[in-house]
Amino acid sequence: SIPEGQREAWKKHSVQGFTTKDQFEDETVRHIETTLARSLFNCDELAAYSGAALAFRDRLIIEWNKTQQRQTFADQKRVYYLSLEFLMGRALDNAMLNVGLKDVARAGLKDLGFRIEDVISQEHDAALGNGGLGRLAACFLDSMATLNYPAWGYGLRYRYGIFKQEIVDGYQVEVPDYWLDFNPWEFPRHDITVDIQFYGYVRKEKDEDGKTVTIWEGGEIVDAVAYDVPIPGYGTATTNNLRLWSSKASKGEFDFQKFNSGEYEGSVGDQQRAETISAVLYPNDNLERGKELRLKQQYFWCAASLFDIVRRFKKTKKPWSKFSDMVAIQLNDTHPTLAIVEMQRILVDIEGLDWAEAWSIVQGTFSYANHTVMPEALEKWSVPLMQNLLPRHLQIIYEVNSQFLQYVEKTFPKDRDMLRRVSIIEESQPKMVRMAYLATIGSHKVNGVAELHSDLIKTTIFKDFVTIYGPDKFTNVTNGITPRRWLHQANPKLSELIASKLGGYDFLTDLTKLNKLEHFLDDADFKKEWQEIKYANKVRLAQHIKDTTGVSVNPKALFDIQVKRIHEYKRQQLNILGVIHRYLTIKAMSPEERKKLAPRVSIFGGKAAPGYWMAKTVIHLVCSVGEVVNNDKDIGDLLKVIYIEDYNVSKAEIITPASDISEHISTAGTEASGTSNMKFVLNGGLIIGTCDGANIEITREIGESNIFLFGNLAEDVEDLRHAHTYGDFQLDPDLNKVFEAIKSGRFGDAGRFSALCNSIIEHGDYYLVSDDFNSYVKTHELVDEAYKDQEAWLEKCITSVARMGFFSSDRCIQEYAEMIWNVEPLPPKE
Ligand code: GPU
Repeated sequence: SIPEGQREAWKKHSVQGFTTKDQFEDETVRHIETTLARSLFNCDELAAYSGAALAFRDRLIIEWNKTQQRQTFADQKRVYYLSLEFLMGRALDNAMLNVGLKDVARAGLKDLGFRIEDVISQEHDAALGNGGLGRLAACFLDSMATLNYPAWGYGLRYRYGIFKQEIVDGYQVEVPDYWLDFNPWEFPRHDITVDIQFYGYVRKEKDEDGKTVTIWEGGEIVDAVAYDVPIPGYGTATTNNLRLWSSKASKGEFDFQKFNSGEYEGSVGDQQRAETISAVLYPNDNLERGKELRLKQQYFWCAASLFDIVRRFKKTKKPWSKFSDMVAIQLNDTHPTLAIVEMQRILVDIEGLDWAEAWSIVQGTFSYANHTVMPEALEKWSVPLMQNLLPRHLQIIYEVNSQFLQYVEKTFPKDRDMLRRVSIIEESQPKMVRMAYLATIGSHKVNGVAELHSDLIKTTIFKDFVTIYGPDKFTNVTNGITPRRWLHQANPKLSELIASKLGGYDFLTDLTKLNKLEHFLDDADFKKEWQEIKYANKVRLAQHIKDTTGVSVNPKALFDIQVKRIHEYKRQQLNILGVIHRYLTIKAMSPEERKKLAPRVSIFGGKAAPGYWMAKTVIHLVCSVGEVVNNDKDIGDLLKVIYIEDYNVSKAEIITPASDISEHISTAGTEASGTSNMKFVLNGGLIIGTCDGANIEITREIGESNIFLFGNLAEDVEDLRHAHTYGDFQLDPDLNKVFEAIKSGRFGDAGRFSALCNSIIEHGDYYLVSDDFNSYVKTHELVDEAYKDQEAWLEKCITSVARMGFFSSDRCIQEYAEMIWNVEPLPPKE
């Protein structure tokens, strides 16, 4: 650091962040003219975005620096959130709002000749995630910074995020998402690199004291380079860090010999192999496919992060016994489970601790959140694959397993089968490492993400572990969403209206304050404004639909929205089959009956994993039905069916505030929580849903009369499936008519939909579409009825918003901090 004598000079020249409009303009123009080498003669909206973003980035990094210093000096426990996905979306709007300078920026940009909305919409989404799991991580970062927790996120800097979806002739086409062309929000730290080893072999050796040490050597080295992304809290100077690792050929590895001797391709090949590790996000949601490159990604990221965390701890000079007093590591699902093994390896092989002491430090440090009970999503890695890639880690896993099984055998000597059931190693062909078991054994707490889900994990996948460890190791933390992005940023007019009634924006940091809105249920002006805002949001979405699909929809119609990843368990097929039923019903109606019907727009959006054929067929069916219905003159405005292309975070900000009703209709027991359900209700939309995930708690909070629940309960699903497989299956008669219409070719070549139809008709209807169909259709009729009474509908919406305080990710993070991490906030000094 700089010597005492020179520090005055530093302080005098230390950079101050802008606060006024003039200063903002100075900074923006300076960046446009120097950093970007543009001028007022060639400054387009993209250049204006870049200049404004760089101005805000400077501001963030000043606070980031102070925050990091403060956290270092404070010498208190930090939390590290390890997630393979961070679905951040756009950063500029969020930065402007969080530092409280959006109005300043709006005025400044206007001076310079730009509309702030046009500038903001230039930004490319940071889409380093698939869906709910990645977006949850992003909401958590916002809450941790806002609540002043000393917290870091650790992830991978994918060169390609989730693919961009195009709909071509009614089919999904995937286009690569190269998002790093211009990214002002990251700071490369070429000085922070970590060597990561793969493959090689393990040998034992005696050290000077005659102690046996294990050495892992040989193999391949790849460099991990840190890229830091500042995470500003809302209404606080705290600016936390998200550190993303990028892979690069290590200097030692790049083969100059080959390069010089003309084997150009060979040397470039090594480099490419290294860079491949962080090249692309796996586009699967709720599915694991066991590819070696994915395991490489996981270890690369875990090892780099652990090295970094350990290095930071070692600077404190504290003894290892203090490690878990200073460090909490949260695993976002099982993807980072290797961090547990890597930590044990560092402590035992490198730092020389004995096994038991090391293992108790590990267990005290880690905690694991489970996000699914669906078998196809539970991670398992083949033993031969792991043996080859990470030989020492496999040994450690076997040792952990052996000690664990010895304990189980001693404690439950009568239950021989228990050992087979709980073993980390599944005795299959090939053998498999069960990552969820390893994560559970290596952590002090395991949590589910909504009450029902947390109950389910205790009675299904972790049943034996509850017997072994007792119930206290397992807990619930119901998910939440950040009200900054999902209300204030996405729905500024509604946020402003709420603030005008509640006397300020305090509700954005204490969402339970929304409950005061119930006092205004008789305030006619307030209600009128509320309704006008919803209408304006629907007009905005209608415009987006017109611009992107060419279809005109009536903003006065009931907007019925289902946007999320396309998955059989989420049951978009139930939705579209219901839409066909509605279409057939309308076709058969008399003009008088039609007059009584509320016009509807059925809106779908979401990506299918590229290899998931059934999901792609669902997309095609929606588009095909849309083709027919939208061009049926006889139907007019009564029904429109829309597929919104390339659903992502920035589109969600337009879509969410525009719903009248949204669909959260997973087969009961399959959706761990869901978080878009929370977003839609917080924006004054009602929901139709099953008794699944967080829908249940939403119902408890907002009241049964404010939600449209339908369908079978989780506790009955198993029996129903069992009945289906033993021939007790009656296709719902209305659903049968829908299938007849599809088979007749009314929506195009029926052959394209036969696998989808047969999964329900002939192959057991695993997701209970037929069992729930009648209840679903009937409940939609209730929706139609309820929508006719606009006054009562509006009251339901306002009441629901008033009662959504519980679902803030701030509440959620506070629960993690107190019950699991044991960390304290560190607020900045005034
Ligand atoms: N989730 Br596992 C994902 O988005 N991707 C996954 O691979 C897995 C879970 C979701 C759950 O499906 C959703 O119910 C939950 O709200 C979300 O994680 C966050 O917990």
